[in-house]
Formats: sequence, structure tokens, C-alpha cells
Amino acid sequence: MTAVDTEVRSSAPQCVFAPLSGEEDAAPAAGRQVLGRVDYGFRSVPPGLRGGVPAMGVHMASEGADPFTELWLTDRPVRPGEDRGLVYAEDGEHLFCAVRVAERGVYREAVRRAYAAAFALLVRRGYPRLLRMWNLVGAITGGNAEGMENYRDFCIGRARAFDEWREHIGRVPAATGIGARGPGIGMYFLARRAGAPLRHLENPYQTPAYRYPRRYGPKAPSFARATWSDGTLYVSGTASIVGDGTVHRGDIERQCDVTFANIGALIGEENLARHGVAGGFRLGDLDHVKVYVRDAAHLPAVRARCAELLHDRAEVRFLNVDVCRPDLLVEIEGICR
Ligand code: 3EB
Repeated sequence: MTAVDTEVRSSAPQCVFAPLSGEEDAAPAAGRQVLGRVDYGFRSVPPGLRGGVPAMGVHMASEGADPFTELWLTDRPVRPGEDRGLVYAEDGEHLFCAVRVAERGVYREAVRRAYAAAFALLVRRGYPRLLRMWNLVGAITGGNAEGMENYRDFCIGRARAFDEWREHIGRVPAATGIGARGPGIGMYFLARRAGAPLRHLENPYQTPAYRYPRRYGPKAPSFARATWSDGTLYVSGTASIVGDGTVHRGDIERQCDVTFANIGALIGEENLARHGVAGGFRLGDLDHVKVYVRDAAHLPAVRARCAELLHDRAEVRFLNVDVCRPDLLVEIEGICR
């Protein structure tokens, strides 16, 4: 594999964590256009164009956790649109889109359809290189109408969509799959134009999620541990998993340590080289970090550990939500550039 050239000037959209916006438009930085906006707030708001910006509200914040608005900014002109329940915007290099699946007894077919609609949109608009997806799943470890865990039900639908669209969309990208405080599933995606080079990374300490054995569900989760695009490394939600198994059940301190060790190994020079990417990152390079903590009582300990390991100026937000395995206490994602 040859190393991907470092591009002179990145066209990657810029992630910004802003104060939670109300119904009014979030004010973008001067001269910048908003590709997409996700309100990590106290209720879910269906995807829609608000002030010409694709926006969605997800019920992720709570007392003691951090409400915020995530903005994806670009300095290129943006074209927004709506298509079969999806909202999106594109700037010629990247496309953001958001969709929501309403609460239902069994999710898999609706999830398959929502993913397929998103994939059809990406392909039609000329952005078939999917590079990041977020899946915020209500009652993630609860049972559906058939007694199957909602997360496993969700994974079946997502896997079917990837199977059906494999030749157009290619390999699975970095992802977050995490609990939401309200019902239903909010999903949003970033994709890049056709022809752009992407690299999807695995973690030397972890079994690829798409190869998890059947005991974790009938269809393995469709995601990579990280995706590199345009000088930016998008790090998936990462937890205290070694191989395919959860380690340190019930021990928040050690789960934090394993999670950070996993991220460190994933983003380091050696692992990037293994995937044909030049350079390397450290935990201090991680920014726009989201830390998902299952038990509110663990928030102070996790905040303290993050303050030690992450950069002083890193943007970090803490959310008190369920994680996709009942024995996982914490999950952490971020972006390096
Ligand atoms: C794991 O490593 C923890 O299903 O999209 C992390 C990131 C996890 C993404 C997903 C799930 C997902 O298996 C869970």
C-alpha cells in the first residue's frame, strides 16, 4: 500500500461545538456556511431545513450532562435539499445528511430503508464515499416487540443496506452507535465526492466489529474503527473491548483506561502506517470529543480522566446515555487533524 499524500489544503468540513441553539438559526462563524447542524438537546426534533440548514434535534442531554449544538462548517458555497424524509447539504466536496426512524416494534426494515435512501442520495448527488455515520438509538439495550435487543435489530437493517449497496458505497466507515434518551433512531452521515481517497482503519487490539461472532447478534455491526479522509481522522465510538469481549465489567476507571489505550493504538503512527496513511496522532490531538457515560454517578470520574489525558483546549462534551452493550460503562469518539 502506498502512503496517501498529505494534501496542501484540506477541504474537510470543520466541526464546531456551539451552545445549544433554539428553534432560531444557529449563527455560523463569519464567512462560513453550515453544511449541517445536530442539536444534542433535551428532546428530539425531526430532520428539516431550518433557515436553509439541514438540522435535527436528538434527545441526548440531561441534568449533569452537556447540551450543545454540533455544526459542520465549510467555506464553500452550500446547496441544501430535502428528499424522502432526508435533509442534506452539499458543497461539491462533502455531503451531510440526516434522517430519523420513528419508534416502532421492530426496527430492521425501517432502518434498512432509511440507510438505502441515504445511500441512494449519496450516489445520485455524486458523494458515494461514506466517511462517518452517527446512530443514536432509543432504548438501545431494551427489547423490541420480538424480544430482540433494539441494537441487534438495528444492526440487521444497517447490514442489509450495506449488503445491497456494497458495490456503490464500498467499505463500512467509522461510526457511532449509542443510546439516546428518547425513542426512535436519529442518524446522520458525512460523505465525500466520488474518486476521493479514503482509508478505513481497524484497531490492532480489537476484532473488526463486522467480524464479531454471532453471540453479539445475528448480524455483526457494520462499521470501521476509524476513517481517514483529507488529513482528518474520524475516530469511531470506542469502548472497553479487547478482541470482541468487554473487559473490566463494573470498573469505570479501568474501562476508561482501556478505551483510551484502544484510541491511542488506533490513531498512532504504527497503526496509520499499517493502513497506508502517513503521520500519526496522540490522545492530545483528539478534538470534538464526545464521551458517553452510562451511569450519571460515573460522570465526575470520567471527566477527571479526560481532563488528564485530552488537550486543555480540546472541545469535549459529556452525555449520560446507554451504551450498546449492558456491560459497557463508557464510549468515546473524536476527530484528529
Ligand atoms: C463496539 O466497539 C462498541 O454499531 O455503529 C461503537 C461504535 C459501537 C459504533 C455501531 C457500535 C457502533 O462494538 C459499540
